[in-house]
Amino acid sequence: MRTVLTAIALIGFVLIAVACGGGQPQVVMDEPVPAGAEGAQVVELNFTPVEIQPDKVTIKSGAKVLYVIKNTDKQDDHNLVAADIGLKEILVKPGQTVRRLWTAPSKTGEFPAGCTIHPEIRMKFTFQ
Ligand SMILES: [Cu+2]
Repeated sequence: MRTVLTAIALIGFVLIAVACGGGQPQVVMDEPVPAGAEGAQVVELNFTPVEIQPDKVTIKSGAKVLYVIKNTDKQDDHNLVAADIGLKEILVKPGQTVRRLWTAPSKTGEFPAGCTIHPEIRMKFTFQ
């Protein structure tokens, strides 16, 4: 009886481990250009351990934008977040390049953006 219980507990443990591992999203280290990117304004950004390059980017109001974001930091994840313009988190793993489509809001002005993991890493979008 004890053996059966041990076996059941072991199987349960393995199933939970497999289920949790299977729930992890697959990280594509060099994401392809997404469908529908034709005519998009390409915005290339690079995270280093201490900054985002460039730290000022001008975007056409209402434009379709293709973000190409590299993380050349070998240690840390970085993300790009700009709450004021509705840009939800784009997470970039060390050594990863992500390519994401986004539609800029139809407004003008300067808006802050940055990495919420490293609050000192900031940049600015100018919409015109
Ligand atoms: Cu960061």
